[in-house]
Amino acid sequence: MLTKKIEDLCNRQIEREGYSSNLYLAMASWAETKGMSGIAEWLYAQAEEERAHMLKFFRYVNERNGTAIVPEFKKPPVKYKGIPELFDEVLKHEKFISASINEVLEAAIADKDYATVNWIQWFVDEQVEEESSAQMIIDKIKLAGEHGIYFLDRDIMNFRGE
Ligand code: OFO
Repeated sequence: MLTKKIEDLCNRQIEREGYSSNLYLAMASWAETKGMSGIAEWLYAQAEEERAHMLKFFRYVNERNGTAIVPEFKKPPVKYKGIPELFDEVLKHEKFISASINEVLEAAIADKDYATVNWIQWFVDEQVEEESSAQMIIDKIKLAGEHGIYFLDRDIMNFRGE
């Protein structure tokens, strides 16, 4: 049984993972309309992953006798300044999500909810991977320069850490 505090934090995380999915979907749409189909594919795949993360939390809350709530989502931005800025935004968002996961973990430790402490480790590992793949893409953009974006668009699906 989840305490009310952990249940609320997990429901907050459901909203944040769902928003992540919508954010990457919005980014995918923008990239696709700018002719960057490879980057769009990467973002579409990322959006799917985030939805899966949302569902993981959703099912966990109900499994532990809480009530998972379908939240309202704020609308993600429609336009992005450019590809480097977009990936900076991805990394910034992933850092925000990592901090948010850590808050759930810290609350679970404080509550002596060791089942949640154990369960959420998967997300702790996942966030390491998500931050690292966003950082790797940013590094490649810096290496290649703005004109190398064509090659990034061509090769980006090779940089999916799964
Ligand atoms: Fe759900 O890992 Fe990214 O946000």
